[in-house]
Amino acid sequence: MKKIYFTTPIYYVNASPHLGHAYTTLIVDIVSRFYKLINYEVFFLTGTDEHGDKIQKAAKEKGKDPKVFVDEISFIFKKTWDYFNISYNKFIRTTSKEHKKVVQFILQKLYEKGEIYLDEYEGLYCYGCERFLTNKELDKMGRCKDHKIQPELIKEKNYFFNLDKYRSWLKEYIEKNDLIYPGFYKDEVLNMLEEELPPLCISRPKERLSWGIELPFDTNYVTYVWFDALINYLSGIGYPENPEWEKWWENVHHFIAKDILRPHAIYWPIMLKAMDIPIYKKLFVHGYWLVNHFKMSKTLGNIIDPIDIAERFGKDQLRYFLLREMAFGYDAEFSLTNFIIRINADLANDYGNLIYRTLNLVEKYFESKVPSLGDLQPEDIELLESVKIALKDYEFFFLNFQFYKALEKLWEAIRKTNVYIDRTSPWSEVKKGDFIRAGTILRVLLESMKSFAIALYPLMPETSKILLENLSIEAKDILWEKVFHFDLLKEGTPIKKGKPLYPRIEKISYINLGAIP
Ligand code: ME8
Repeated sequence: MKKIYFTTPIYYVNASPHLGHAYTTLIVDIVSRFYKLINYEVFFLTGTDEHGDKIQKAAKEKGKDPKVFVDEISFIFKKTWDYFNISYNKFIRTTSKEHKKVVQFILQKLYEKGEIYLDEYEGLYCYGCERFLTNKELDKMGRCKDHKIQPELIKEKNYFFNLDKYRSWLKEYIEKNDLIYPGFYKDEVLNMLEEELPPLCISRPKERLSWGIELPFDTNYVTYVWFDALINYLSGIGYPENPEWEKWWENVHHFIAKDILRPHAIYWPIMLKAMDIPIYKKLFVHGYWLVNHFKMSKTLGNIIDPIDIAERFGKDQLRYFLLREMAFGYDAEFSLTNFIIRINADLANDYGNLIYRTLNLVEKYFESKVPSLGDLQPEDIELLESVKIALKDYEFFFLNFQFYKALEKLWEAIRKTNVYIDRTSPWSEVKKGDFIRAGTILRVLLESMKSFAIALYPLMPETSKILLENLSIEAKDILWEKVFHFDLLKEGTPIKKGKPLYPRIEKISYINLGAIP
């Protein structure tokens, strides 16, 4: 079995997770589940980033000891991912003993190699980004473009890592390798590499920040944030002690949003190069979820709680919307109006109706048992052919991270299948007494539906599982290759109609959502 390793960013624990965090985690969950469907062995790592100024400050504001504070918020992240049935293999915390040990091991190694040195540096520091900014990263008012806050001028003796030494190597590496997706972020990184890279400050004197990992070669300092955080991708798979780590590392894929492009596309490959560890396979960069045209963030107060949405409208509905509505790499607007229109049109009308109508007819005319497949007519063959093509397109676009296109293709087939019911009108065949023809039509519908449900399993696992169980599909048959088998169901097997899986969202249920547009 081929192995593949996916990661989410590890999120700061200064506040509870919001829809932006949920998006990256859900995407990685969906992609991981898809790779399992196509027979990969998957390792999925997520976790929390728990050191640094910002977290120390947040704990102080709440009057809590940082350790108590990070334990609480990290637990909320974990509970949130458990609520969403996220299929992660490991949840890494940067305050764990195992992680700290790896950070200290790497720091010592790089120090001995002469990569880390003590120096005095003056620069503009953004506490939102937890790093020094270059001039290009400031807006006209001299604020951080991302966080809209004034960076602080800091002059301090600290330990540094010389990034610029590796600049031309990295430029060439990125130019030659297909490292960053979508391509326009690759261009953005190459553009960043045109400018000299400021040294990466990796320490803080203990008297100013105690909430970090002590430097193994100087106990007056701690390391925090980037030098600590990025290393989670290695400590999370047991580097360096567990020999298994290398097997996963060979095929590692990181998912992030564009806010942390520079650390992942510049600091991280350079750190890996300095440690003689192969560079990751790919960095996937998505855009922001915007609310009222601004990035959803705690500072702006336009946060959406993913559990709130899932509780009201369904977990699978939320997963579907997020994947369908955002073109990977670009920003997308979250609004309830868009959400409701999308769910009602695609899930309640198109897919939900197809399921409900078909199961209803099978119940009415065939006592809820799988009818036999008679001779196929040209209209049946035409439909199955277009379903097959749509599934191939779906697979292609899914594996190329063009999720909305993948879903568009699948939905074209779902709509065609709905048209097929009307065109073939199995009820008229029943009226004529031709049960063999009516049964064949319904069987074609059931087989198509089962293929849609398997294809959508990674995306909407809860509802797809119910549908597949209702169709008596065994768990061992939930495999990608089975979507092309149009005789998977067994004649005479009982099937269940069940409750509607994708009910229409009526106005009444979203009336009280306050500030959310
Ligand atoms: O940056 N839209 O943590 P963080 C889409 N600890 N995604 C969003 C988003 C939005 N509006 N807001 C947040 C950190 N995200 C560091 C990472 S990794 C070694 C260390 C998601 O809590 C998105 O994945 O600020 C983004 O990259 C991440 O949350 C930032 O999370």
